Parts: sequence; structure tokens; C-alpha cells
Amino acid sequence: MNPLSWQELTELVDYREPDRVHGVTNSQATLRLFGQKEEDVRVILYRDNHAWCPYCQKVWLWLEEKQIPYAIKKVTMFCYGEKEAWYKRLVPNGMLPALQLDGRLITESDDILIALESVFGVCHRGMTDREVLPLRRLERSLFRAWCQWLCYPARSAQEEANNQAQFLQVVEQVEKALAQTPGSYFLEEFSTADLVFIPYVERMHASLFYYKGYGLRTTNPRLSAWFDALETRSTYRGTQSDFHTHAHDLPPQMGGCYSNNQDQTLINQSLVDRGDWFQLPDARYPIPATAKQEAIYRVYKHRHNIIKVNPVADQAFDYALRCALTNLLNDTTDCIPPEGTELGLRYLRDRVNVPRDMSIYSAKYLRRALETTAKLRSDREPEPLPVRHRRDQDPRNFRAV
Ligand SMILES: N[C@@H](CCC(=O)N[C@@H](CS)C(=O)NCC(=O)O)C(=O)O
Repeated sequence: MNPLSWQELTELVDYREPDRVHGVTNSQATLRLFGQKEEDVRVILYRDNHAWCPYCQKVWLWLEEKQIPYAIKKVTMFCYGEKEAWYKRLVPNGMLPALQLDGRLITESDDILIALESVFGVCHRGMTDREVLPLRRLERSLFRAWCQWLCYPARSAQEEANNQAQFLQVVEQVEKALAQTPGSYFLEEFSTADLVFIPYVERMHASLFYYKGYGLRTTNPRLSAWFDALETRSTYRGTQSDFHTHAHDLPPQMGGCYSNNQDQTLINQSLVDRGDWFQLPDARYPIPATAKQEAIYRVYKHRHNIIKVNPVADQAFDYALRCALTNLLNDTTDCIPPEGTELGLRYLRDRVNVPRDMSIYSAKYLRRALETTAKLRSDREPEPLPVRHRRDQDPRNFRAV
């Protein structure tokens, strides 16, 4: 069967892009107004192009939760490409996030939140609240124990076991902290305390599943309920990434992630890299009815750049990509891609980035369609993703045309 043309694909896909400015939290917006006017904007958030930076996610979520009108300026992180000269003039060390509040520049995510609280009020409880402060310290202990286990090569099996035990001990304290209130959040309701934990706990969940075979969400009932509660919030869902993106974005950011190579780890790695992505516990909320359509729409919209950067020749890859999308739309495997294009389909499978490109379930559908279509040709895998940098994702190659 021949694939649908781009024209046919776009006509068959019934998808209207959500309102980026006033609608639900999304990674593509450069202005967020929440029903207010542009003159009301007092805040500019400088965050990374990839919607990956954890400290940026914390501030991003705060602004979304509080519905403060703000503009967004996106900056390249060192490992993806060259930092913009205008940003280095503004923030000489190039670190993200930064924020302008009534023209005053603030760096350091904690200082940013404290400054925002002083003007707009707290998110239920503030950064210096006496119940939030010990939780902030607990988050840093968890972070340190995670780094110690994940980011340093253990010199012996005993050292690996000690690092794991140390991490699990802090997880127990987090479980106890979550048990202090009847609901699923750290305090009586969603607050700054949750915001502080979200970015790294999400990254711990993904990385420990992939590199250590450990299920943070599946083995800890309070953390599991906490994730479930977060996923009821459209703010969180708009910033949420998936296991694949985190597993492969973390090594260059953290200076390395070390696998324990245990049987469960290898099973998990295969699931994250080759699917089926629907079996992963990275999202548990119901699949939105628009997820497939969103995936096709997003590929259609950026098809020129996607085809240009792909290692397979443009014409062959264009055909192969339409095969994958036709198969996705029709839920079949009738459309067979040209010989050799399976490497290009898998190249793209490995580079779908959540939430930068699309939301989590759309990415699962797309990765699955790319993989099942590639498999119609062979099991050949492309070069593994780089671990020291991710310049294959240089945003300069993906500017809208
Ligand atoms: N303590 C800082 C840490 C910020 C930080 O480490 N930012 C990283 C990204 S997660 C960064 O901007 N690195 C420079 C780059 O990668 O370009 C804060 O809380 O804001």
C-alpha cells in the first residue's frame, strides 16, 4: 500500500492546536496570558529550548499554577549547542533559569520563587514557610543520594549496594513526609513543597528505571499516589517528560549515568529504547482522545526540518515517514517503507523529545509507529545516542521555516 500524501494526512487528521497563550500549559508558548492582556505582563522567564532544565521546570510550574501572565524567551543549553550571545550579555555565566520581574533580573531558581512570592503571593505555602523548609532540605538529601547512586561508577558490588541503600533510606523519609497529611501531596493541598520535589523526582523515576532497574513510582505507595495526584493537574501534564527523553538527556547534563547492568535493568532499557512505550510507568493518566492526532499534526508541522536533519536521503525518508504516519492513522502495518529507511525511522524514534515536541502519549504513539514501520524492513539499529553532548538536537536546525 502507498502512504498517504502530506495533504491527505493533514486533511484526515482532525486536530486543532490548543490556544498556546490562554489555554492549557504547553511547552511551545512564548507568551502566557491566562485571559489577561499583554500590558499585564510583568515577568519574562528565560528557560531552555528543550523544556528540559529541572530548575526552569520549577519556576515554569509556579507561574502556571499561579496563572501569572508572563513572556518566555528560550535559550540553548551548552550540551545542545552554542549559547546565544544576547543571553551571555544578560547572564554572563549562561545559567538557566533567569527571570525579569518589573525589569529586575533575578537568577537562581530559589531566589526567583522568593521574589515572585513577594509580589504575587505564595503557592499555598511559601519557600520560607516553617513546614516547607524541612521538606526543601529533604529534597536536597534525596537529590544527593540519587547523584551518588546514579552518577558515579561504583568500584565494587558492595559500593553499588551501599549507594542504593542510602538512596532507599532517604526515599523512606520522603514516604513518611508524604504520610503526614491525609491527601496525596506533601501538605494539606498542592503547594511549593510539591513544586520543589517535582523536577528531580521525575528525573529520578526515569533514570533509576533505566539505569538501575528500580521502579520509584511502582514500589513506593505514597510516591505513587503523589504522581497520580500530580497527573490530575494540567499544569504538571504540560511540563511532564517521558522516560526516553530523560534517560538520554541526563547523561550529558549530569556528567554520566551508570547502569548496574542487572537483568531487570536490561529489560527496562529495552522497553524504553525499543518499546512498547505504553508498558512504561512514566504516565498513568488516561490516554487523551487526541493523542494520535497530535503526534501526526506535530510531525506534519515540522516535517521539513525533521526530513532535513535525518541521515537518510530526503525523498526516501519523506516516503518512509509518511508510511509510519499512515500506519499510525490506520492502526495497521500495511505501508512498507523503502529499503534502508528503517535506520532513519529509528533515528527519529530516538529523538522525539517530550514535552518539547509533543505530549507524553503522542510520543508513545509516534515512537511505536516509527518502530513497527521500521521493523517491516529489518531489526537494524542506528548508532546509539551520544552521551557526552546532544548536539544532534541543536535548536538552530529546528527553527520553524
Ligand atoms: N542553582 C541554580 C542551578 C541552575 C542550573 O544548574 N542550571 C543549569 C541547567 S539545569 C544550566 O543552566 N546550565 C547551563 C547550560 O546547560 O547551558 C538554580 O537553582 O537556578
